[in-house]
Amino acid sequence: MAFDLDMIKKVYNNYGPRIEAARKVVGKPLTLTEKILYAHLWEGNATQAHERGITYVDFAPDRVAMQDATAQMALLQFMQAGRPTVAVPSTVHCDHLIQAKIGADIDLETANTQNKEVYDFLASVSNKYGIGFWKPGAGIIHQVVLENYAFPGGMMIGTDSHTPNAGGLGMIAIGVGGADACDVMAGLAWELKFPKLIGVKLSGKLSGWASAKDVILKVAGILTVKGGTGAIVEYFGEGAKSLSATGKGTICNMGAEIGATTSVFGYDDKIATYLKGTERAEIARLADQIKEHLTGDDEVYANPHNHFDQVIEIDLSTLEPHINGPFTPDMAWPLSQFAAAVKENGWPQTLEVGLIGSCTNSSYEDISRAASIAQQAVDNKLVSKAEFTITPGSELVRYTVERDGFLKTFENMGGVVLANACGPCIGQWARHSDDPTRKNSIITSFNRNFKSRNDGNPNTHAFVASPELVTAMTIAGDLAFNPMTDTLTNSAGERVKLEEPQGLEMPIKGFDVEDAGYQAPAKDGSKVNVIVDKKSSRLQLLDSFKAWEGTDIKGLKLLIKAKGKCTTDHISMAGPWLKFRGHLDNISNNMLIGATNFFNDKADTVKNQFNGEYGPVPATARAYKAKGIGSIVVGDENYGEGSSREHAAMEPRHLGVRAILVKSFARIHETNLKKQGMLALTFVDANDYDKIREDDSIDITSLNDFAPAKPLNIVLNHIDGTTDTFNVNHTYNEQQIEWFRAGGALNIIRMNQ
Ligand code: MIC
Ligand code: SF4
Repeated sequence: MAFDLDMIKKVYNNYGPRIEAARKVVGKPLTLTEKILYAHLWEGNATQAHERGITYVDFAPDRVAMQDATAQMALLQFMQAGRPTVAVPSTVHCDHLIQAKIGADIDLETANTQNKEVYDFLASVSNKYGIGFWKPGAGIIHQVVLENYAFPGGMMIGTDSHTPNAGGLGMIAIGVGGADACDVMAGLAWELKFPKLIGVKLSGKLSGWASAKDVILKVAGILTVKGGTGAIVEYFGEGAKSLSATGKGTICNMGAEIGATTSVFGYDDKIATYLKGTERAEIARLADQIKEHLTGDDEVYANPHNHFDQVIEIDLSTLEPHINGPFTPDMAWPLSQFAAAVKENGWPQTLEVGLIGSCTNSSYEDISRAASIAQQAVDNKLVSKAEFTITPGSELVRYTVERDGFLKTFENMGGVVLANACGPCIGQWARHSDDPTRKNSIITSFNRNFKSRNDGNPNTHAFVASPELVTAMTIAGDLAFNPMTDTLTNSAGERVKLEEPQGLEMPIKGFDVEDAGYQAPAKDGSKVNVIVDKKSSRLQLLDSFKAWEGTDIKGLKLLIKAKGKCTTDHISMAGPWLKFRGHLDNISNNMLIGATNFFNDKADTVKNQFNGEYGPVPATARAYKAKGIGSIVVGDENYGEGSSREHAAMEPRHLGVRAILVKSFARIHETNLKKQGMLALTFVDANDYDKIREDDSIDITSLNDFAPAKPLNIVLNHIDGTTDTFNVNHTYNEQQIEWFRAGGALNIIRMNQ
C-alpha cells in the first residue's frame, strides 16, 4: 500500500472540529474550497485573517509530489535544509526525462542509460529522506497521484503546474516551485494568498462526442489564460455528479491553463467508485463518514452568486465538442465553427500528427473511447491519414488497456504506443519531419500548445481536443473534418461515417498491473550516501545566493524588454534543456532565449550596453555579471504563465538579474521569484512600459522602506541624460520581504537550522 492511511485518518478526525471553528469566525455558509482550506490552516488556527485575494494565509498541506525535472532542484534545496527526513509524505515521479522516439520499450531503455546519473541521484535522495520513488516508466506524476495518493478533502502541493489534477478526487492540489515544496518537506507552513472563488455550475449530462475535456476547453475560452489567476475554481451541480472521477481530473488538470490556483469537485459516488476500483475502498469508507464536509453547503449551491466571486453555468447536455488553438490554450472553437476558422486564418489544413494521452487525458475511459473510434477505422478499412501516437499516463492504465485489447486496436490503426511519460507533451519528442520550415498542424489531447512546445518547431500549429476527437481527426488527416457531420472515404472507395465514441469509466475486469514501478524508501536513511560528481554536467550542488546589500540598487542594465507572450517555456525552455534541470549554471544558458526583444522583434538577440553589440540573452547577462553589474528584465502581461519550473526564477537570479518588472505575473512564477530573493515588480501604470528604452540604466529606490502594500520607485536613466521616474507595485508581505533581504528563502531556513 503506497498511500498513508494514518495520515488520512488524522486529517479526517480534525475535519469536523476545524470546520465548525472556522464557521464561527466566518459566520456564513461555506463552499467546499473554504472547507478544505480551513481544515488545513497551519496549527488549526481558525482565527487567521483571510480576505479573498488579499491576505496571505499559512497552510499545512498533507502531501508533496515532485516530478523528476523539478524534483532535482527541489531536493538540492532540501538537502541544504538540514533535516533528517521529510515532514510530510512525499513522492518523486520519473516522467519528464524520457524522450519519445521509437516506441515505449526502446525509449525507456535509452532514458535509463542517458539519465542514469539523475535517476540514481533522485532514487538515493528519496531513499535517504523517506520519499517514495516512482521509477521511470511508472507513469506521469498526476495520473500516478490520482491512482494512489489523491483523497477527498486533502491538501497537496506538487512541483508541477498540473498538480490540480487531483481535484478530480476532491483534493485541493496546488502547483508550486521547488522552494515551496522544500519548505513543506522541512516541516514549515506553506503560505498562499487566500484565493478568490469561481463557481462553475454544471447541469445536464454529456452525450455523444462531448467529453469532460470539452468542459475545460470551453471554460478556458470563457476565462482566458489569465481569468483564473488568484482563484480556485469549484465545480458543482447535477452535471458535476454525472462526470467520472477521471473526467473530473481532466477538467481540474487543464484548469492550470486559465491560471487558476487549482480546481476542485466535491466528493460523490463517482469518486467513491474510483477509489474502490483503485484499491482504496477504506478511504471511501472514511470519506463517507464525513461526507457533509467534503462538499459545499446546500445554501452555497442554491444561491451561488451570493458566495462565489464569479459564477459560470454550463449545460453539459448542449455542450459542443471543442478544439482550442493554435499557440494558446484559450482560443476555443466549437467543432461546428472550427473548419471555417482554419480556412479564414490560413492555418495548415492538413493534419500531420495526432497525439493522445498525457497527464490530462489518459484514463481508462479516455483510452476506451478513443479506441472505439480507432476500431471503427479498422473495421471500415479507413486508413489513417496522419501519424498517431498514444502516451499512457501510468503503467496501471497501460497494462490494463493492453490486457483489454485497446493498444492492439491503436496499433492496427497505425498508432505507435510511447512510454508512460510526458514525451511529446513537453517537447521530449524526436519528431521526424521532412521539412521543419513548413507550416504544419498537429492535434493533441494534452493541455498546452504554446509555440514550439511539442517539437521545438515554431512553424507547428498545435491544437488541443479530447482524445476521441483527436483520434477521429487523425484518421481524416484534415483539420476541416467534422466527424459529427462529415463522411470519410475508405480504401474500397465507400463513404463511411464515424459513430459516436463509446467508452467505459472503469475496466469491467478491474485494473491490473505486474510492476507498478514503486520503490519504498529505507526505514532508516541516515546511512544512505548521496553522491554528486563535481564534474557532472547534469547535477550541481547549490551555492547560496548573496543577501541584499542593504542599499538602493542602482545602475541596473536593461537586459531585455520582452514583448507579448512570455511563458515559462520562453524563459526556460524544456525539451532538450530538461537534461540540465539539476545544474543551475548549465541550464542558465537557456535563459529567456524564447522571449521576443521589443526593440528588434527577434528572439535571443539583445544589445550589450557596453560594446553596443547584439548577442544572446544569457551571454549578455553573463557579460554584465562579470563586470559586477546587475541587470533587469522588463515584460508584458501574465509574465511567467505556464509551468512551475523555478529555473525560470533561479536562472535570472544566478546570472545577476535583480528585478523583473512586468505588467502582470502568473501566480507560481511570481512566488518563485520572491523565494529566490528577486524583486518581482509590476507597473502601477501599464503605459510606463513604453518609457523603457534599450540603453537604459535603471535604479530601484526606496528599498530601505520596502514594506507591504507600499510601492517602490524606479528611475530610468536614459542615455541622452534625461530621466523618467515612476512607482511600481509589489505583493510582498513581511515574510517575503525577509526573503528578499536574506537573498532567498532558503538562506533563512539554513540560518534557523
Ligand atoms: C509542463 O507541463 O509544462 C511541465 C513540464 O510539466 C511543467 C513542469 C516543468 O517545467 O518541469 C509544469 O507544468 O509545471
Ligand atoms: Fe507531463 Fe505534459 Fe502533464 Fe506537464 S502537462 S506533467 S509535461 S504530461
